[in-house]
Amino acid sequence: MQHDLVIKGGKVVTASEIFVADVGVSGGKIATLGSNLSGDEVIDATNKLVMPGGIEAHCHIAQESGMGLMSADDYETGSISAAFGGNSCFVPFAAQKVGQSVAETLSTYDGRASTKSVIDYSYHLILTDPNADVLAELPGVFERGITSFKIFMTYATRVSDAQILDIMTMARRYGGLTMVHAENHDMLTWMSSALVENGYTDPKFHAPSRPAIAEEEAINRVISLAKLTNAPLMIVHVSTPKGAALVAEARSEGAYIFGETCPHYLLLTRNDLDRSGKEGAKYICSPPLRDKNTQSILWRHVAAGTFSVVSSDHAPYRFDDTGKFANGPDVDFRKIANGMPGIEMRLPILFSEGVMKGRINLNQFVALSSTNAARLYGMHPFKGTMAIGADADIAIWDPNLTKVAGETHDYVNYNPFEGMEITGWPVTVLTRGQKIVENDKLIANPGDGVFVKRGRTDLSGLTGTHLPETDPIYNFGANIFT
Ligand code: DUC
Ligand code: ZN
Ligand code: ZN
Repeated sequence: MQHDLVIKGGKVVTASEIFVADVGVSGGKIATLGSNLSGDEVIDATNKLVMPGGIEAHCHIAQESGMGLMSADDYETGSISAAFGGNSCFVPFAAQKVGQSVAETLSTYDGRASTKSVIDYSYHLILTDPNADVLAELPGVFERGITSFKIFMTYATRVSDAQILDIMTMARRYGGLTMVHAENHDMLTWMSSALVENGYTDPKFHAPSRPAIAEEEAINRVISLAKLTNAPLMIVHVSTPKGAALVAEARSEGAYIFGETCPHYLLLTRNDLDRSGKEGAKYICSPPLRDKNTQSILWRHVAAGTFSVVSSDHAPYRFDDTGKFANGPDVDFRKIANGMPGIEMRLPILFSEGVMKGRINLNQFVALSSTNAARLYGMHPFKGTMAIGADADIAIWDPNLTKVAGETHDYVNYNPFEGMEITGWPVTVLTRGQKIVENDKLIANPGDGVFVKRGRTDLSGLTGTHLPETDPIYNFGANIFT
């Protein structure tokens, strides 16, 4: 069989296997895994790793922040940066504004994404105003193939525990996943006010303003809500040892609980917030950076499987008066834009600090960077793996290439990981068989990426929780989850 493209002689890595093979691609899909394959075009992958393209499942693109500030990256610059970082697909957020319908929200984001992305994309729908009309729109959202929601337990956009229960119940009914930003709002605002009132306004005071216990309390609470509804839940950007332990404990009980952490919690610390001048503002993100001890515990949870995904939480704001200092040059830490870029660095960091330093193996790298996201966000097996019939979303990596992290392709004018020596970089990235990036060059055009219609969350391996009070047999026949 003559293929459109053959990737020859590389080491193919999936979440469970490693083998040397040629990969034959036809019609945008993986058609053959074998030897001596022929194709119209051939990529020599000798001494390279051939892996599923990354799926970036947590990034903020063309999205207004809680403060109303537009992210620096749109779907063009954000997807280009993602592609240079080894990703074939990403799932940013479509954020509902209070009072807005879901239909209006999604059409806004369709307008922002459809002609711009160079890689395939979908959205998680952020719900900030889940009134009865909005909940009634959700079945249609699932039909469109948008099968994940995000909610906040803090910020003006937060939802109440009762609203969380409503959203989780709906997600569970249709096979979707609820994602949550878990921090106790009142603890944060109380701490922030106390610090500012006492004159502690510099960027570094962002760290104590959001104490670990605020994350731990919210994670504990939201896991309890998920257990009550027996609904799947993803705790995003877990930054504390206790938060990770709560996720691990709930999983060990069979609950449908999933966890995510991010490279910045694994590599940076609160001391970065104390850099000279205003530099600390570059490292303001939420939850805040913690300490070295936290890093090593989080790495252990990455290796042990507590975290299903390591995502960038790319929240891009420039280090100037359009971004970090949009509220003025001398404002207190509460008014500095909240977030860090990282979409291009996520996978090189996970490879270099994870695989090369022996903290995780290659199969875990693939699982954490692509396969688990595909399973959880309803894209498996057509994305996230190297299988016959799957989309040819492939990243070819040179595991021996060492470079010092510097400028990236996003629209942010700083890289929080600048100066780190990184070994292992993607050299060629394909989406559905089309080259997107090759040898440091962009090959794709804006609009080449298409919307991905997603399916149900894969809950295999977990049993769920079945509380007696929600069991009709124990509960005098009352059945509330029909
Ligand atoms: N939460 C995020 O997920 N991203 C940026 C800031 C935040 O609070
Ligand atoms: Zn968040
Ligand atoms: Zn985020």
